[in-house]
Amino acid sequence: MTVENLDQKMGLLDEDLKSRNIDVDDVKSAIKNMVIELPSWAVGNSGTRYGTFRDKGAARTVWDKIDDCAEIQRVLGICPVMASHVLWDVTEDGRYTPVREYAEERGMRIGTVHPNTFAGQEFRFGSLCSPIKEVREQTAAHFKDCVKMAREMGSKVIGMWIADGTNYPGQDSLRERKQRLFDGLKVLYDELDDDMEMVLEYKPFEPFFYTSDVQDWGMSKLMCDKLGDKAKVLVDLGHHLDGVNIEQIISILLDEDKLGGFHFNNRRYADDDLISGTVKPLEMFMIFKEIVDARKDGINADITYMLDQSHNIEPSLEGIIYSVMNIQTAYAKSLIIDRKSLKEAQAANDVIKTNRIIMEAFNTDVEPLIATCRNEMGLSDVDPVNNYRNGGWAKKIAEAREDDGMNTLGG
Ligand code: RM4
Ligand code: MN
Ligand code: MN
Repeated sequence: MTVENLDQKMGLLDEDLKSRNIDVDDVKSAIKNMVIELPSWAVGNSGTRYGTFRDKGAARTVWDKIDDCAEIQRVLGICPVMASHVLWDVTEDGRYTPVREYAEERGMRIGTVHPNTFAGQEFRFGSLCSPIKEVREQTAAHFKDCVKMAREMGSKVIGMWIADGTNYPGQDSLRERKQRLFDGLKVLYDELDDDMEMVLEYKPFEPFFYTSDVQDWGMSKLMCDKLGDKAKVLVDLGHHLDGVNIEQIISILLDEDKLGGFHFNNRRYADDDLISGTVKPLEMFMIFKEIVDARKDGINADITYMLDQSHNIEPSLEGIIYSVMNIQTAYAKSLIIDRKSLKEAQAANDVIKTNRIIMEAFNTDVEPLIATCRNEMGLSDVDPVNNYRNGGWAKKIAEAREDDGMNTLGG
């Protein structure tokens, strides 16, 4: 889409939306105010357990990652935050205030900080759920370090994914593991400042395959309920078994004020970490419908949005930019549902009509709307991928950054 025909296209859409009881200004401000955190671990080289295809110019250090994220923000305008994975973002001297300062210089800030309790020899039997006391103590110490790093980097959220589990029936006492899990999380929770929050992710399997200690949203919510108000559930779209209705989980968590964070990606089979919105666009749209509904009903829907992806065959930065665009598209569509007519059709139990109203929004081309927002936000091109491609960043980093021979894993 070019800016030349944008006004004309927006004019037509505007009329259409008004006839569907939509306040277009409200929709535009919602699109502009959305914030999505960029994953530091996705800008570098990432791969699968079978290998990594390396890109020229891939970020090698936390500083490179901030630079890349700032470039992504330049073309998108709604991503001024970089989420961090501590293990992969270590600084040369162990100081983290400079990370905050460097990010600020680039117009960025550091968002959710993710501790790492899975990449180490000591974690063979788990981390905070490990039967080995020393490993649990070491994990607790790492949590405290992470909160300190978060403070230095100016972050207010700790994102916790517990990789712990067992591989064989009888390997460990499941109830004792549950108790160890709570004790470990409590150390982290108690360490948080008053204005900090922790979000607890769940995942049904992998890296362990018989049990996972935080296997589903019920377990995550149970722990968060016991911990207190500063703990909320994080939903990663790739962490569900086939057929699970994620939008229903979202609605339940929203209604209980326990939805804290999101890891966006897409899955086909398992925790595939594919580009958001490519495999299941309807699912993402329906998730946003629940969030927008809740907000309209006055429910607190203050959610930390993050990408959590791994770009194996596509250039990472383009994959990230395209993901955010897909998320914006799904969000915009969820904002233009004719909710007034939907309520009436629901009250009349008109099943066909209710679904047609949903699909009318889903099938609407919202690109003129999003492009108008980008234009009003002052972005130099309404197409972020083109903007990135024409800006010359990929060429610049390919020339400037030497391949360090390291794989940056992410997932
Ligand atoms: C997990 C989970 C976490 C991510 C790790 C690397 O599957 O999604 O969020 O940090 O992978
Ligand atoms: Mn995740
Ligand atoms: Mn994952």
